[in-house]
Amino acid sequence: MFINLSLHLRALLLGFLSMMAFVAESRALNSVLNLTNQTIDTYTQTVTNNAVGGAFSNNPNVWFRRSISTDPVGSSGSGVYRDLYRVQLSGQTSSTVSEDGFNRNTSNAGDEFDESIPNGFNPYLRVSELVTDSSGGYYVFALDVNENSGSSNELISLDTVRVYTSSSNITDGTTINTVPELSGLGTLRYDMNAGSTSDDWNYVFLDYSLGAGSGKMDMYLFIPTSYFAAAASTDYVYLYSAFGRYPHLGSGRTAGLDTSDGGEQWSIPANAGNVQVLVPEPTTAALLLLGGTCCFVRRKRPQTLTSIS
Ligand SMILES: [Ca+2]
Ligand SMILES: [Ca+2]
Ligand SMILES: [Ca+2]
Ligand SMILES: [Ca+2]
Repeated sequence: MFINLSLHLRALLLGFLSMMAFVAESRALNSVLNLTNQTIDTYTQTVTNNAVGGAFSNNPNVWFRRSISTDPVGSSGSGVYRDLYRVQLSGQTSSTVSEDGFNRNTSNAGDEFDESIPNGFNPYLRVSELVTDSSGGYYVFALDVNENSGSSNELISLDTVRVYTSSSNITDGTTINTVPELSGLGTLRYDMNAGSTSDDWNYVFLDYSLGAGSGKMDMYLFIPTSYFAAAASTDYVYLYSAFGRYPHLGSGRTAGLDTSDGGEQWSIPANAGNVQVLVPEPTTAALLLLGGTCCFVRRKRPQTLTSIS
């Protein structure tokens, strides 16, 4: 009886390890954090559908969350948010379908970036101007997307985010025209796709219609303040982002995740004290720290997050 039980446990353990190996294998393909209410794209190998928020397994300390009712509401210029820049695809060929850019005051003619600085925006951001969430442990960045509605057009993929700090203002003479040249932005503090190649990127799916309405943001990004500990308070902060690439990776992807309509814009909450990062319950966090298996990342976290909203 005891031996049978032991064998049974061993079989269970082997089964568990096999499952872990399978999940680890599948995770090498696209990982998607789907913050919409729609079940999207069965093509994707590893997908967290219909989550309020979550983190990617390559960096479980950085959180992405869609809007919840307690988030501050304020239209541009209201003083609730400080707007950094807007990125909008315009006039590009199908070979460069992703819109991307970063906060700087001037674009170079002919570069591959798509940002703009509308009136009232302020692209100059220093570390001392970052604001923390209600816990004090994260700097908060807010994203407002603008898409057409209907036929899944309201969907959009956030393809990557990188945050750099630099003691110099790159808009003063530094030429950055291509993605590889982004290294000229200074010290990389965060990269949503660190170490990944083009086919195993992480993606966040967003739904414009969930955050529709004046001054409502669509997503908040929470980056630990410790990531900036080595930066000077006077250093400039650059946030690079890209959108809309996902549906062009191949057949089977949801076309509506492409970009449309107005620009996607990043802002800093003027006072993020009432912006809450949603973190897993202590028991779940302990499991994550001990095990680090993507099963817990993929399943436990969204359930916990959803229950908080
Ligand atoms: Ca571009
Ligand atoms: Ca929006
Ligand atoms: Ca879209
Ligand atoms: Ca758009």
